[in-house]
Formats: sequence, C-alpha cells, structure tokens
Amino acid sequence: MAAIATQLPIRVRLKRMTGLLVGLLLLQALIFYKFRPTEKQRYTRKRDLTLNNTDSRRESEGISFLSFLAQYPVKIISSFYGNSFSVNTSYAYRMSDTPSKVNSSILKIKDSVTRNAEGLNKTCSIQETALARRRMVNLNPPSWRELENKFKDTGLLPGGLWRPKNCNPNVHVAIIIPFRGRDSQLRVFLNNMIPLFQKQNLDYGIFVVDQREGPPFNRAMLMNIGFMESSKLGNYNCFIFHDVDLIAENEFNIYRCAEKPRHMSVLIDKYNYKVLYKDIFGGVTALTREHMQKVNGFSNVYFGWGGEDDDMSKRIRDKNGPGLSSVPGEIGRYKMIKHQHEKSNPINSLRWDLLKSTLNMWKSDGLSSLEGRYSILKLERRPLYTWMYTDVDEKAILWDDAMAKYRKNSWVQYLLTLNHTFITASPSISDGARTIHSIDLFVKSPCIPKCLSFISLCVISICAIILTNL
Ligand code: UD2
Ligand code: MN
Repeated sequence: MAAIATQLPIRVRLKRMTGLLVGLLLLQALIFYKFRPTEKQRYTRKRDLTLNNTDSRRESEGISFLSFLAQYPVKIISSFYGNSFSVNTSYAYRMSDTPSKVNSSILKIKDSVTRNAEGLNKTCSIQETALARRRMVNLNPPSWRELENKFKDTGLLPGGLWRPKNCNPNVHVAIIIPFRGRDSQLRVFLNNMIPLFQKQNLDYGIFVVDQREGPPFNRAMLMNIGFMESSKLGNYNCFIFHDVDLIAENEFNIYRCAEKPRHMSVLIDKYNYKVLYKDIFGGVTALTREHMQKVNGFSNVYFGWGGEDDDMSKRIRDKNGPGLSSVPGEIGRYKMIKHQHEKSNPINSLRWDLLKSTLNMWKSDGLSSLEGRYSILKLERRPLYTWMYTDVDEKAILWDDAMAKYRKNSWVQYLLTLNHTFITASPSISDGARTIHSIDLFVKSPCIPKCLSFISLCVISICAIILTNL
C-alpha cells in the first residue's frame, strides 16, 4: 500500500489524504453520535455523602417514598429497595452535598471606623459646588495593584469601608453588588465609583456577593444575602443594590435612600438614554432597611436572567407597599460597560408566570425564606470591598411548597436536575427510629461527553500524523 502510494503524484496523494481526513472526521462524528453516553453513564455513583436530614416535616407526614419519587423531575436511574422496605411506611430523604459552612467566627468581624471627636457631632453636608453634572467615566479596567495604590491614602479600611473623618453623615450605606465572574467590570466599577462615594461624603461599605458556580445566576437572592450579611457586619440603614456594570455619570445622583424605594439608573447609554418601560426597577436601586422588611426583600426564586427586578417593582407598588420613586432622568444617567449575556445566566423562561404570582407569593418568598438556603463559603475583607463567596441551594428553594405549582415546568425541572442528583434508597423504620438501609446518590458526570470528544480529537490528530507520513 505504502509502496503504491509513493509512486503517485503529490497532488493525488494530497487529495486522497484530504478525502481520508474528511472521512475520518465524519466517522468520528458518527461514532460519537452512535456511542453517546446513555443516561445512566452520564452519572457517577457517589456514596458516603452527608445526609441532610433536616426535612423533618416531610418525614413526619410520612409521605410515601414511591409517590415522592414520582414527583421528582429527575430521572430514576435505578431503584433499590432493601428487605425492610415497605411502601406505606417509607420516607424520602433529601440529600445534599453542599460544602460545609465556614467557621462562623469570621462572620463576626465588625467594622470599626474611628472618627475624630469633632466629626462625631457635625452632620455632613454635601458640597454641591464640588459635584459635576457630567463626570469623566473611564471604562478601561486598571489592574488590582493600580487600584489599591490609587485608594490607599484615602482612609479606606479593610473590606472597602469608608466614612468621612470630619463629619457624621448619619446614614450608613451598604452598596451591594450581585456578582459572578466579572472581575474586569468590578475593577472599572471601583475605579469610577469609589471617588464618587467619597466625594459625596458617604459613610459606606461595598459588599460583593459572589455566587459560586453551579445553578444559573440568582441576582435577587444574592441581593437578599447581601442585605442580611452586611447587616451582621455593620449598622447599615440604607442599601443600594448595584449592577456591577453601571457607572454613574452625574455626581448629583446622591447615593442615599429616600422616603420611598428609589430607582437610580433611569437613563442608560445602552438604551440610548431612554426609559425602557414604566415602573422599571432594575440596575441601581436604593432601599432602606424598613423598605426591605416591608416587602420581605427580593424574591429568591428567579434563577437566570430577567424578571426579578419587575418582581421587586410589584412588591413595592402593591397597595400596602412603600411605593416607587425614581431620580430625575437627567440625574440618573449611567453608562453600562459592554457585555454579553453569560451562559451561566440563561434567560429565565418562567419569569412571566412567576410575575403573575408575585402578589400571592411575596409574603413567603424573600427574606423570610432565605435562612438555611445559602451558605457563605468565604468572607474576606479585601482592600477595596468585602467579598462574600456564596453558595445558593437551588434545590431547597425550588422544593419550597410555594413552588409546587411550577414543579412540572421545564425550567424548574432543568434547574432541579442540574449537576446533581439522584437518589435511590430504601429507607425504613425500625423501633420508631428511622434507619436508612441503602442510599446511592448519582451525580451527573460532566466527564464522559468531554472525555469522548477529547479522545475523538486525539484519534483524528494521530490519524492525520500517520497519513501525512504515508
Ligand atoms: C438588566 C437589569 C438588571 C437585571 C437584569 C435581569 C438594568 C439596567 N439592568 O441587566 O438589573 O434586572 O436585566 O436579570 O435594568 N451578573 C454577574 N455575573 C453574571 C450575570 C450577572 O455579575 O454572570 C450581575 C452583574 O452585577 C450584572 C447584573 O448581574 O450587572 C445584571 O446582569 P446583566 O448585566 O447580564 O443583565 P442586563 O444588563 O440585561
Ligand atoms: Mn448589564
């Protein structure tokens, strides 16, 4: 074969090689398609996981194991029922493999900013003459080192806390930034906004609430977490929820709270400085502690892009709500740093349905349903901001009774089957005490498809090398 090939003209050989390569590629595609992993292969079995056995209500109600399984929108890969399994007395257990919570002692760092004696009694006023109606916005991201150097002599305390030395603003502002994977935008934000906060004589702290990889981004829940956690650290009474990509253009846009919850990012360059729709409440908003408590904070059930801001708008505009206000357009001008929508923040297809239920759900969905559904994995007082690395327990949120009516929705099913899970178990009762006979947790394995395509690529490359040497 090789002997014949060497006698052929180079053009013919090249043609053959290309033909062969294309053929091989097609073959690979075919093999890949034909032998794609079955549902079962996509999971790996995990044992020895911690059993999250806190759902005592479900247990005590004795929900039948089988019927409980049937509701689960996850695929049952295999079921095993041990000897003592009995349909009527069986119970379902929920599993969790979330990382253990951080040592709670680090949460206890309190801010301790000193102010000189004279400053304590004097209320701050804003020097209007120092403010500009059009400020220079710099959209180039500096490095972290440059940033830290720039602000090191401004009196910033670890965690990005700052307050004016010579007066007392009487308002403690927590700037809360829902965040995931936008490092360069954060640098642009800090570079432009720290000088503004200081110029406005604010007593402020910046809290970046960073959602760990996993389920789609949950902006509203991160803001609730920021509210709760910053309140543990300082005596804040005004909370400004801030998209990381928005930079204020008018210095008269004062970062304070008003009598009613306030929408601050009214006109944005990306939308040609036009108000997108009435009662919009996304971007930058300011709410006092009382406002937040009155509306039970934001909703926790909006995973992915969209809807969560309108949900808050409805909460505050409800007849018993605190009402909505916004700054005049000319003052609420912002630039949005250019960005694409992340894959990890896909559009929430359930948002319109959820929005129909806001007024029925808000009392049970929000600050009141936050406890135990997230953990702070790390909390760091970084030089320019406080970093809260957060894990959101999407399963716990979506298994809430309030979400029962949406459970069959494809978006919810998708969220529930993400990454994890399935258990097959044979729990039973012996002597009144619960015993679990066998639990297998299947964790979705991302490896097999990835490995296959990698192997496939290797095969093609090896073939190509052999062929070119023919
Ligand atoms: C609009 C709203 C925003 C929010 C969003 C829908 C305005 C000006 N903005 O923004 O408030 O309601 O629609 O959810 O009305 N983020 C990350 N990492 C991610 C994804 C989001 O950090 O992977 C944060 C970041 O702070 C970002 C914000 O969430 O600024 C909003 O997300 P976006 O910028 O992708 O959405 P956008 O611009 O459509
Ligand atoms: Mn944006």
